Amino acid sequence: MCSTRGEMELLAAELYRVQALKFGSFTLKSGILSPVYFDLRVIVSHPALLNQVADLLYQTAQDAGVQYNTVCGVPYTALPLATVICTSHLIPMLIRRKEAKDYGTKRLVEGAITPGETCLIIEDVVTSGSSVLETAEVLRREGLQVTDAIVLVDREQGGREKLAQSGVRLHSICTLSQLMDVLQRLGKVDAEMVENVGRFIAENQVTAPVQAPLSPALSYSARAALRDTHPMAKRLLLLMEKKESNLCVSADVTDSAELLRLAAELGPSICLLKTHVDILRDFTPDVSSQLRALAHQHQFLIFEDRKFADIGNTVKHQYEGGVFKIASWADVVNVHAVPGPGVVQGLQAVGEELGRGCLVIAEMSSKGSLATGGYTKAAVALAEEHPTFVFGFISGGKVSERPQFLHLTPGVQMQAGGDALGQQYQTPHEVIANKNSDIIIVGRGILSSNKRLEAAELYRRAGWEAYMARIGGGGGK
Ligand code: S5P
Repeated sequence: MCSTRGEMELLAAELYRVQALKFGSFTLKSGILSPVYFDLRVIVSHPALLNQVADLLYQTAQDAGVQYNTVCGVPYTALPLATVICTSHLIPMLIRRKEAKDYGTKRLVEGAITPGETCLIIEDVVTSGSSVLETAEVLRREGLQVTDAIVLVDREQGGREKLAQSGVRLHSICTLSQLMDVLQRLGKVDAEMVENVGRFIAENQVTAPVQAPLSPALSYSARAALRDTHPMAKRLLLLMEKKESNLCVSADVTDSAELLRLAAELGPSICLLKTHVDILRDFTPDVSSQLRALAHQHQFLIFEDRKFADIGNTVKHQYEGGVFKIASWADVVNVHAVPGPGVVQGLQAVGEELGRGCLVIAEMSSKGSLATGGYTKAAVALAEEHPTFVFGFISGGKVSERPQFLHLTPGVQMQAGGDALGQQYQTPHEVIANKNSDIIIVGRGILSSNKRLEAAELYRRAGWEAYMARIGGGGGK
């Protein structure tokens, strides 16, 4: 908070002078029309003001007694503010990337991270609180604590309350109403504008949950077209749209001829064929060549459900060599997060140059699974750190808000329930429409039918209709 009236007037007058706030009719990010608009990006051209705002942010944290070890600005406008605070007071800074770089294995947060330490968030303007919250979530995934955020202007539209719900206290130098009062006193705005803004604040309170999906209605093809979508995800998403199928059949059979028959029969109905080649009693390299030919003919991708879970050097051999030479024929493989980044890096060393893709197992369908909570979060972070090889997850529903990632869910049958060995089933509608997953993985729901094609079509339609319901489109094929 500004400690004196004079300080507040000086700040308001400067913000007004450099046009960091403007009056008129502006469409905000949320789509609503606002009579006032903040553009704090301009302050980098006004170093005295930049210093003043940074100093006030620092003082606000001091006055509130906030304890912290590091400071992170919400990208991008608050980055220079955080930098000035950190260099003036010798506080270590962290930088959050908006997107993981699309090359190398760059992190989402740069700087020295000590899990357990507290990071203070700096922001210019808070409306709904969603930008602060996004940054808080990224930092928390790195093991940091986020308890407080300091902001120049609180637009008073409900962001403070939303952040409080997520355990982040918001402290502001000033509120929009305070700023309007000062500007009226200084003769910069008239009473009508003050009233207009007051009405706008009252009528535009944030009510939607802050954690609502950022892109709930993006279609598969729209996601395929995103700049950072992995080429394998792109292929799969386009196939799905073209075939109107988000069905992956889990071909858990033990006879190679039966596997090939299944691929030939169900090929037109599926986007992905999932195999467990190590359960085949008669595997030969010829089986994988024939499988690839069928995949080409019927346009589906092959996913070997190998669930790699060893150190990088071992999985490299398991992926590339042995009897199965998985990397030579499987488009997609999956990996457990338990060994840490090395397991992904070992696979990536083999698969990336072959154009293959990988899924991280973030959750499991089996009863009593340990892949929950903090483990799932760490698995998501592992995926985000390897965007040139990992393109999604095995999970019970959506675990990442990044629309470039695909979610594949096993444990699907027409009726919820389970088997005698701990498998648990959800319905296609639950998985795709309610839990926002992208692909249903179905094994025995189809394999145990004596009319497998009909059963597969039933699942294909159910999965597609659930997707249509999610994106608000019409019925299925
Ligand atoms: O959590 C998981 C992950 C996987 S990949 N739960 C699973 O069931 N799976 C696999 O999905 C499992 O190995 C099997 O191949 C398939 C489910 O088969 P269903 O017969 O129960 O549908």
